[in-house]
Amino acid sequence: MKNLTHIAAIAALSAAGAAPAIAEKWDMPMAYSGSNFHSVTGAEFAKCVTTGTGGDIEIVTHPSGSLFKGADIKRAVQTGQAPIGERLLSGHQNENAIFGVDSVPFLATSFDDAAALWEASKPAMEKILAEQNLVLLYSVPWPPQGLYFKKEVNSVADMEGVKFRSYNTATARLAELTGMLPVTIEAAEISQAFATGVAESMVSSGATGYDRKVWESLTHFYEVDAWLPRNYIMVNADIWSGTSDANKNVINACAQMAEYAGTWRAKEYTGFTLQGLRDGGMTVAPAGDALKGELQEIGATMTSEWLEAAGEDGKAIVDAFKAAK
Ligand code: PCA
Repeated sequence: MKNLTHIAAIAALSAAGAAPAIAEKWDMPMAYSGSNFHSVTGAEFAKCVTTGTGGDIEIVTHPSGSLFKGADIKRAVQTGQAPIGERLLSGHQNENAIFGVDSVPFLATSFDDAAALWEASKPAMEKILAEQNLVLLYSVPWPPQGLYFKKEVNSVADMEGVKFRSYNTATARLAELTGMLPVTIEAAEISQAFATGVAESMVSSGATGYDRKVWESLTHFYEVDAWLPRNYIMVNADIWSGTSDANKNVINACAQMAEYAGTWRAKEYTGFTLQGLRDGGMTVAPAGDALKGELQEIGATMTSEWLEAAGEDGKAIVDAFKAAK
């Protein structure tokens, strides 16, 4: 008996010797449903880090706003309540207009434009985030944004009084300028909002309409390609500086792969989800010329408002983007 205890003790010691590092668990709150391509990308990123660090750092994703609601994720990571998290970048536009550069209507309307705008804005973004105790890891765009309704819409006049679900300051402003009534609702909660009539319209990607099965309540999707907003993954800066260089390298490599894979998925998912909306019974088509023209005018108003709010830094980003295009 004594011998057996001895052997067990030696086995335990050598097991500990084989893995001297103390494993850390990083909970990663995410706002969108588990089936959404951003969440799938995040789960792969988490696995990459867990494997790559030999289990030193285990990242566990929590999609659908289950750990922190979308609007609370940044604060949770800033304050260290969560070490890492994902959020919609333009969700912070009310703090600093620069965060909303990807939601300026008709500035960047394709995946290539969105990539160029991101390159032009990344240094400014990293600086603002650093001042907020955050380190940027990677960012992935959403597919182009179009308009959802539960009726045919051919002009801005047809939108008058419609209850509109917004997801950031820009979308709320779009509602105001088109005579709609904005109500802010997280993507995780829109199926219910549409089913109960709290909202009857939104601007979003085919991806989000597909993920939330909006054909159960809505009938029309107008392709407008208004902008391609981005999600980003952030880490608490104190946690980051306490991470070994070897593990930082692994995390950065996994982040690069995730950005690439997520962007690729966003592109693939665009056509797939628009077809999914059609299969669900929705009418999916480009907006008519009259509506497009009116939206362009509203876009011009919103662009000058954004430039005004974002000042010199905002102008520098737009200039760099246009020069690179
Ligand atoms: N889906 C997210 C943001 C942009 C998008 O396509 C949403 O609707 O909340």
